[in-house]
Amino acid sequence: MEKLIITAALTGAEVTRENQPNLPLTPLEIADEAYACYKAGASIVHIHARDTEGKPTQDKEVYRAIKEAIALKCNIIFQPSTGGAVWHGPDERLQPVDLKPEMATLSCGTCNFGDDVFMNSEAFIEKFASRMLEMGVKPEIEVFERGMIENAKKLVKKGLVKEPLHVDFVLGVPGACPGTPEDLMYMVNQIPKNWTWTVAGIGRSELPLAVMAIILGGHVRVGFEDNVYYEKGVLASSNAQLVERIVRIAKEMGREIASPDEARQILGL
Ligand code: KMH
Ligand code: ZN
Repeated sequence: MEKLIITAALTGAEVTRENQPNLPLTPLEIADEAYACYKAGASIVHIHARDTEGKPTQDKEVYRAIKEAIALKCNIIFQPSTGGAVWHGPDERLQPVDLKPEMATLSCGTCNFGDDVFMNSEAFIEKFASRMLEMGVKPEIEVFERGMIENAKKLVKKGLVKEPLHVDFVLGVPGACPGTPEDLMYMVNQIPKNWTWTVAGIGRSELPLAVMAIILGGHVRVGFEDNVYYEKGVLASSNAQLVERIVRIAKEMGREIASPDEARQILGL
């Protein structure tokens, strides 16, 4: 089996300090947290920027500050979000791709997102994919629902993304696909064998789906964007604490952990 790539999703767009007092918000806090996750064993950081008031922003200058602050500390792969928050428009969301990061997320369809709708029309998806292709950015295909896999396959047919794709199954978002083991198994069986995949289980599904991914040869995403708890009723002390647990479990199961450069090789960056 390939070594395990652990992504730390540090901040997200929805979580607040009220939900998680240790949420990193400023570029320097995010960079410190990225470094702690790197030392714990993460090889990718998935980043959402926040403005000076702590609100989600897709301003590329804030992403630039985060990218540069992280690069001063370690060689972890910087993966900005192009999903942003549900109220951000497509041009706003695309901004971090201008920084030519090695990777960026590419959500491949529309779904309910709690009380809101996360909007990704076919035209948006194609525009995002084309821009990433032009800038040499590897997309991580975000899949919240089954149909999004077919949308990604369409992008392949149209030559807008290069195979093998790397998919993130985001399972357990309220209003979208649940995060049960059966859901993950079904999703994994729908993608070609040469694609790579990771799983972001939301809330209580984070840990069981991560363990499944370790067993199945997939990769794992953890972090406050997806889950703020360490266990039922107990908040995690940091993103790194969630990474450390995955490292311990993977090692116990004989799965080695990928360094950032090994992750680059696995993902063809
Ligand atoms: N915040 C969600 C609406 C991504 O980062 O690409 C979208 C999201 C996906 O988090
Ligand atoms: Zn995200």
